[in-house]
Amino acid sequence: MITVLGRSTSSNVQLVMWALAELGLKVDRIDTGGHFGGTDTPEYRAMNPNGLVPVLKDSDHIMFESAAILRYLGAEYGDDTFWPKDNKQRGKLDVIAEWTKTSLCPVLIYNIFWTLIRTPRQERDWDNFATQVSKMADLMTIAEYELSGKAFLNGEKLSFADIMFGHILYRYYTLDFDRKDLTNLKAYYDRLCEREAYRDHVMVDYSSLQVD
Ligand SMILES: N[C@@H](CCC(=O)N[C@@H](CS)C(=O)NCC(=O)O)C(=O)O
Repeated sequence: MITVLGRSTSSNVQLVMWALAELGLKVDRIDTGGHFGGTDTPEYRAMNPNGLVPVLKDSDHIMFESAAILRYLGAEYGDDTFWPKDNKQRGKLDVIAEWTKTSLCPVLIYNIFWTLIRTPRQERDWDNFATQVSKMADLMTIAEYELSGKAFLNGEKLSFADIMFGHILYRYYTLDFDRKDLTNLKAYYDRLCEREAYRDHVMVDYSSLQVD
């Protein structure tokens, strides 16, 4: 029995839920965090001492950190396309996954998204915002090159790296900022939008997070 603790508006919860759906696994998600609360109890802190979401429970196996959860799910339940057994093939994909978490997410989620959605209008730092938008364009140009001639990052089929990279694209394409015109990236995003699991778990309205 798999349970995820976390609210559906959290991008880190979304990537875990999307992965579970693509892997065909049944999951019970319990709204936790944000206005739902529940992350400050001793029981929750024993599962995630940071008091953040998501937490995954796979029977008595308990984990936090969405990227680690994704890798666990891939290794435990993924086939050779989703989670290649070949270390070199998987390593190449993991470069993109890690780059997403450590280079893209800080710019897109913790700067652009945070400025536009989670910061009161009078407190927004527009100079920093412009710098981050320019950084975003440079980073997505790397993704554009990576996607050339491919339907997905591993070729014709979805892998764990697409979950990590693709889960931020809904916000990337729906937030109000100037995006560089990148055709491979847009075609890739359109392909993700065709997937039911992506629509169900990633294309989640975030207007409830909007301050002011
Ligand atoms: N590195 C962690 C970050 C987790 C994180 O920052 N979660 C946010 C939501 S995206 C959170 O718990 N915010 C507080 C809350 O929702 O109560 C991960 O990838 O799981």
